[in-house]
Amino acid sequence: MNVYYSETHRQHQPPFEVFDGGERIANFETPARMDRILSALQADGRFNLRQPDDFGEAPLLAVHDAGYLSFLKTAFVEWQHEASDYEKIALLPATFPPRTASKNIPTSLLGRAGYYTMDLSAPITAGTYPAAYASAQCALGAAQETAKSGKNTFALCRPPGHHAGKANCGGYCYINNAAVAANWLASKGKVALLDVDYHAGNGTQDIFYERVDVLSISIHGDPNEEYPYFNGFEDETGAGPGLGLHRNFPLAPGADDQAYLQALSEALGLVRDFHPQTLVVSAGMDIYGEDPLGKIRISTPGIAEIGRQIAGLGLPTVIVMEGGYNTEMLGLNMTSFLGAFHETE
Ligand code: SP5
Ligand code: ZN
Repeated sequence: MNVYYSETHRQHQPPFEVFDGGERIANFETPARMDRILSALQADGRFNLRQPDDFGEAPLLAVHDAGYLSFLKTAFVEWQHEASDYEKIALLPATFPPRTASKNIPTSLLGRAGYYTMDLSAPITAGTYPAAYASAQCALGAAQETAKSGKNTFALCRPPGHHAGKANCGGYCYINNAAVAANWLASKGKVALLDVDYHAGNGTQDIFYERVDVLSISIHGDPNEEYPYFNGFEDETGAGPGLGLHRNFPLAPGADDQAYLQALSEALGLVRDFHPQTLVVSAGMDIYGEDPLGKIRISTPGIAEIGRQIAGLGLPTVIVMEGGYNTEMLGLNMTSFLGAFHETE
């Protein structure tokens, strides 16, 4: 299987995040995550690393707001002019618009930062935009190969993307890699996007909520108990022409392999009934039982079975890397997930 990967992710080294309660801690989303996956892919022997072509900015602008992308691109340099020495390392706002906020887009940097950010886990550093851009190119490279050959591909994306909405970063995500790929593929035929990251794919939901040509489904920890708290509920099923074409499967804390596979089986039925030409999978390994940020309890063999069930759809599939913070187990969990997607099996 070809794996689309760029070393540019190393330019994004978020030094911290702020946890609920206000504590500044080391950011969970680290370059070391990729190193674990790269070693596991290499040891497995069935993967070839590919450097993606440069598809430019147009496919990013096709899913994200132009003002938001322009903010992401220039924010760090602008920040250098107004930050104190302590603050310079990263831009992270602490003021966010309430629902009754003015429609005006703020002109100040901190105003725009609050306007385009949803939480305190996505600081913008010097290399954030280049890394997020390269991450999206990996998803596009994988999508292009799958479209051309019908073969399954793996986009080893970092930073992840599924919390990035049309006009916001958050949850370690800046550009929605899976959405960029799914939207690019949608010009060729209907696409289903299945998000198995532990956290609800709120950014993806935002992007495709009214679309008829993309079915989006997310299976995740119940937002009544878990980040991102404000989306991922069962009653959010799409709007306008896209009504019925978004689905959420919230799982209770402690959900095990069996509970997961039951929700997955229902989700896969929806995918089959939609008759997509291509499948995009947002693959987050934070469903693993020993993940430091997750509260459901999927085993490594359970992760392999989830992969097997999805691969059983027989659809040309682009697997896009999302979260997963048990760094030690990330390589084995990811290769376990990918096992059933090899063409030779
Ligand atoms: C891509 C992705 O997986 N993003 C996840 C962002 C989650 N950020 C919220 C973390 C809240 C953790 N709550 C504390 C529990 C730790 N004991
Ligand atoms: Zn996650």
